[in-house]
Amino acid sequence: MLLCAHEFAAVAERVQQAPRLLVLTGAGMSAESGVPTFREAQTGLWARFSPEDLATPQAFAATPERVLDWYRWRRDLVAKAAPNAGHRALAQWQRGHPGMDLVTQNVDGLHQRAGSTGVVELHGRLSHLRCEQCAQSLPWPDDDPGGVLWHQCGSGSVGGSRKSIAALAAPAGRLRPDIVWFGEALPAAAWEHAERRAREADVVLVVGTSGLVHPAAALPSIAQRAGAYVVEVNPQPTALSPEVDACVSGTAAEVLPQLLAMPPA
Ligand code: BV8
Repeated sequence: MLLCAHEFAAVAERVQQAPRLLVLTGAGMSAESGVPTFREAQTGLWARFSPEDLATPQAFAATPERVLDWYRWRRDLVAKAAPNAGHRALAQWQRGHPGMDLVTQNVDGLHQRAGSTGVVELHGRLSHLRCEQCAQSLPWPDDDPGGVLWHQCGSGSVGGSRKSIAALAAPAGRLRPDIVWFGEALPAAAWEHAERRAREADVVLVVGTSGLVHPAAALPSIAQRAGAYVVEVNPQPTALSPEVDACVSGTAAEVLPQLLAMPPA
């Protein structure tokens, strides 16, 4: 439902007065930074694939180079993107309100680039690769040689092609994006932190998520059952809309600076 001015002011006051504010963000948070959301048609080369088909262990097992190239394409997009006024408003609010927690489903790192700290990344991060053998997480090198990448376990760095490290004695592992794929468990520590903060929150601000992917989509109802007031910011109705306490119809970059009473960016 559209909020009229005094309803918006009342919602804004609840958000601003909350001793413990939990913010949960999804792909819509980065839409105004030029990063396509998950459900938008993939553009160009990727128009014929759906994210759900590429973001799976099965896809990586079957076509590792195609999956790695999809993530390379997304890394290039994100490298050219900048945090928007919504990211900046959350980072600025957090600086003055230590009781604020930020949990994201996004893997683009834009919250951190806006200055947010302690960001809980439920679904991993585009900035890193992870060894299938030793599970070490490594920064994705800028001088990425392309193709399938291997890692000499214990070396702390990305090796390159299988051939290039074949001679080395130590065990080697293939590198995959450090991302949680469909059908994979979320990082235990991240999920436990997010669930605990949801149970403790006074107010939950849900921004830019369709609320379709579990278990992240359950966080607002977990919080509400524990007594939290839940506000959704989204230009469209979502699967969460019927349950939340207030829906603010608008975009992250427009609404968040107003909701957090930030001066215009
Ligand atoms: C797991 C990384 C178990 C990949 C992602 C219970 C019920 C139903 C299904 C399941 C369930 N439990 C598990 C499942 C299966 C599955 C699932 O939920 N499937 C869905 C599709 C039905 N879940 C899983 O597989 C999870 N794993 O549960 O494992 C398990 C347990 C133990 C041991 C082994 C296994 C793992 C899920 C994580 C998958 N990885 N991301 C990558 O990025 O490549 S999910 C990915 O999709 C995103 O991270 C995000 O979470 C999701 C997309 O959702 P949104 O962020 O909401 O984005 P979307 O495009 O959908 O919507 C954008 C919204 O923004 C829209 O509402 C739009 O209106 C709005 N918007 C647009 N512009 C703006 C805006 N809002 C504000 N401002 C704007 N400008």
